[in-house]
Amino acid sequence: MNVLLVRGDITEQRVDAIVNAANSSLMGGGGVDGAIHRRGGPDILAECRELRGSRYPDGLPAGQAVATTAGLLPARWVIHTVGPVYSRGEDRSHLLASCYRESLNVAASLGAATVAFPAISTGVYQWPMRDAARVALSTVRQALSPGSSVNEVRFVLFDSAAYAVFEESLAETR
Ligand code: AR6
Repeated sequence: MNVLLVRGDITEQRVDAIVNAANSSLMGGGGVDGAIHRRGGPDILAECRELRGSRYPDGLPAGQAVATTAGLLPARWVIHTVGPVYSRGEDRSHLLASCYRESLNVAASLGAATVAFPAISTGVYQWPMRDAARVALSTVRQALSPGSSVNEVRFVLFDSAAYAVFEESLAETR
């Protein structure tokens, strides 16, 4: 099992599945979500709309994950997950961990071997990068089992500061 760090844009990753830091509406937004829908084309949104109508009439709850195809992107699937909004007063890290765990469960159910994650909740949802990296890396390490189809998890960090924080955290948890 490989966990690796890449600096770059998640929409360019040639992996089986990329994970989208979506919101409950599944109707798109800014950040990674905006980039995925912009570059992936309208098919992804059409599938999201269908999921809203069938399985998630009230929206996808924080901590859960669901897959669509990836439209024009080089990946095969997009796994949409909803991170928690950061709160100083309440520990919501179980929801952030759940995003990683549930996304890997969905990836395994699809038979995906390679999965790319962004740093969920660290943008619009304001989770501090260092803590987010710790939760992300420790959860993925624990969630990966030898029996799973997933054999590579790639964290795609958008800027050098995020990359440096993940690198440090990876070294600490190794
Ligand atoms: N590739 C990789 N990482 C990226 C990219 C990209 N193309 N673009 C941004 N990031 P965010 P959230 C980084 O805000 O905090 C949306 O509007 C970014 O620098 O995308 O979970 C949704 O619709 C940051 O480190 O997601 C929701 O409403 C990280 O990805 C809300 O934002 C996550 O930032 C979700 O907020």
